Amino acid sequence: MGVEGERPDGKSRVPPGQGVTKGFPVLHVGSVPDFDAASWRLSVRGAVENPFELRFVELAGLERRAQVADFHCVTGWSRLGCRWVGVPLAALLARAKPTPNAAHVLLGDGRGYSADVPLRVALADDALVALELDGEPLAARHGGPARAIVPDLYAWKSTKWLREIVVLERPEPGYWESRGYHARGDPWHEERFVG
Ligand SMILES: Nc1nc2c(c(=O)[nH]1)N[C@H]1C(S)=C(S)[C@@H](COP(=O)(O)O)O[C@H]1N2
Ligand SMILES: [Mo]
Repeated sequence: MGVEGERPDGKSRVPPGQGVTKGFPVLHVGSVPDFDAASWRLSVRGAVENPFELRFVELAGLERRAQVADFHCVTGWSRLGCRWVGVPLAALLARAKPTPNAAHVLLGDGRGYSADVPLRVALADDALVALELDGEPLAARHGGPARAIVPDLYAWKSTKWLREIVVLERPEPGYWESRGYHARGDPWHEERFVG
């Protein structure tokens, strides 16, 4: 790649209203939770035929995908070229078997934070339960041991410390969607806030 922040065709790779950050801000409400491997579970449930739970070792044993993706926070910073490795959300959803009317998923940390994502977006190749960032196990402050990564939407959709994937027939507002953030949150259309 040539100039950082530009694509080979010269078009900006940075969505409108965003600025590139070199560092990696840490942003969340509340405190960083302790990770206890014995009690940790990831639950996949809701409008599915086959709800299930995984222990961390089980999640960590699933096939992983590596990808490079940009990360856009609605507050205006973008971190380009994040190297994520994780388990595709699609693999977990395929195992759960969403019902024919399933249309959204709520990605929750099990302690008050969640984000609503269209099922179609959650099924895209680049939507992950990320376990590694830039060659290291995902640090706790960035959502480790496991966080959602939904690169096509603003970063508030990428729930840190992921513990719950709830399949829904209708959208349900998560933490920020019920506080005035846009239901969808597409950075290329600047879907930041409602009103
Ligand atoms: N559980 C949880 N996940 C969360 C948040 C949060 O407050 N709690 N904040 C979101 C927001 S607004 C952003 S910008 C990103 C920030 O991720 P980072 O701290 O790894 O940069 O996490 C998202 N995921
Ligand atoms: Mo954010």
